[in-house]
Amino acid sequence: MLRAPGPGYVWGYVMRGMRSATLGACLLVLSGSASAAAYLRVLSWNTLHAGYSGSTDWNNYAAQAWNDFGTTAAAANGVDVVFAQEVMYDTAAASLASALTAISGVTWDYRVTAAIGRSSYKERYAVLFRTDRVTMLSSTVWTDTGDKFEREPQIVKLRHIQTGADYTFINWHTVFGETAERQAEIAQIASVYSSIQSGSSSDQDVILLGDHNREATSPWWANLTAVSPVVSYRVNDLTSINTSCAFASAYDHFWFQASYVSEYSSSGRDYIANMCTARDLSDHAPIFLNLYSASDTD
Ligand SMILES: [Ca+2]
Ligand SMILES: [Ca+2]
Repeated sequence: MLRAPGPGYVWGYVMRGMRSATLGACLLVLSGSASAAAYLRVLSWNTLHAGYSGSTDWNNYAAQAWNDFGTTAAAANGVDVVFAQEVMYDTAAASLASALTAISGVTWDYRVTAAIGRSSYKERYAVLFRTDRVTMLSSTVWTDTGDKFEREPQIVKLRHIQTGADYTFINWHTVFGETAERQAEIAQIASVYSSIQSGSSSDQDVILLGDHNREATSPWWANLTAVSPVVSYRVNDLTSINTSCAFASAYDHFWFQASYVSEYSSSGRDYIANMCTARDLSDHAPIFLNLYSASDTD
């Protein structure tokens, strides 16, 4: 009954001494088991000016995140942690957490950064999480010595309650600006990744995610992919959505060291039921990452 990692299967579970029990009964007694293994379902989403006038449809934001996690309409509902970019107010993060609580029936909490940016235009990062699945260890903002980044990333350390697995996330919205500015920021992010990685002796699972305004196959990523152990990407689907409700550019990714993040199970671009309805929420589709663990191994 130990299921291999795969999309749509939320709980892996070793059943002992329960030969006559049905799968449903086994799942009912899952809580409290010392041998539970589980998925942590992670979303990254540029929510396009969430909180601005016309960008406050919290119920539909929550419905996209909760109901359409995964690549198909048939994928099981649910998500455990959401990393958002382009959150404009702290009240927007609070409203999104409330909507996630309402649609899921379980409690969500959040951490939101201060407004970040060089000009009067600033954005916030937010992490939203189920309190029955995630313990928030810390949420900070990268100290951007030398002002290398328009929006220095949010650094989030969390623990998956069901398994004890720790993860460190770098939530980043790369500058768009001029081409040279974008290229320069992407060249600099490797030093952030390396610093975060070497900054902890207790957690090696460092995952960079967000809207990076560049395809993952670009040579601009050479500094990041040169980090040792090797950093590679997951998800390079077209994710931005143009005003004709069509996918346009491969801008949103996950980056990590596969040798450490052996918890990786699957990833992709979230299912979109209606492209124009989705475009009313954001000019990006969410991307998802399934992490499967039984304990904290590194
Ligand atoms: Ca870890
Ligand atoms: Ca690991």
